[in-house]
Amino acid sequence: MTDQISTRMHTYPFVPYHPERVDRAEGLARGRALLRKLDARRSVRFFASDPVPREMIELAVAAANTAPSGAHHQPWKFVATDDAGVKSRIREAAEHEERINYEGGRLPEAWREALAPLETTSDKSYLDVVPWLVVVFAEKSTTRPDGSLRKNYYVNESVGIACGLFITALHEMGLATLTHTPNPMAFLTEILERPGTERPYILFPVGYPSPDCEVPDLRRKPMTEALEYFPPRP
Ligand code: IYR
Repeated sequence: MTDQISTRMHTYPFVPYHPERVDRAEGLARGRALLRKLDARRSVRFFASDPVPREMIELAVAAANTAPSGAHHQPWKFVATDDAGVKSRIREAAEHEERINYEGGRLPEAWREALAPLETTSDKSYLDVVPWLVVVFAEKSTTRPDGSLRKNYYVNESVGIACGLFITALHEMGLATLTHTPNPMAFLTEILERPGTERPYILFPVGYPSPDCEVPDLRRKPMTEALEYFPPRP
């Protein structure tokens, strides 16, 4: 039986896993230090045009590429561009869609109200100011070398986790980004010439914040609301 399975399926050999054992005091100190760093991250809508080395993009994508994924299918594709022509086509298309949202009344009233404090508008000029745009695509299925399709599982969860690691790596390198989801995003498939098996997921402008960059003075949800114990603890 075992033989039969191993001839039918590709299986991974299992290898020992012994990550560094961190003592509790050191673990707490590291956890606190990481939280201080992560808490300093903000989404940015005002970018400098200062160049960002391509290796930083590659490091952030390599970090994202370590994400856990359903059946280890790794259903993400990161498409990076620093081409001025491509960036301005993306800006034009994103602004066209957002004008319909904001000025054409496509955003439902409740959504418009939720966004009002952020003062977002259809102006997406950051899209051609930033040195890089990185568009993440989710692969609903992946084309095998023989041309057949392999279905992917937990695609949203997997790609979402990869994006979280990507954002974290950018922040660690001193870069800023914005989790941008122009709506609808189909224009990204067309401009970036992606296959029909992929769906645009998030558009990340990546660069340094402009010297006059401002962000809304948001508060994070208190831990008493973010975390509950069951059964409850005092
Ligand atoms: N996609 C629109 C609207 C928008 C939606 C959310 I949710 C935001 O947090 C911010 C904006 C836009 O980009 O303007």
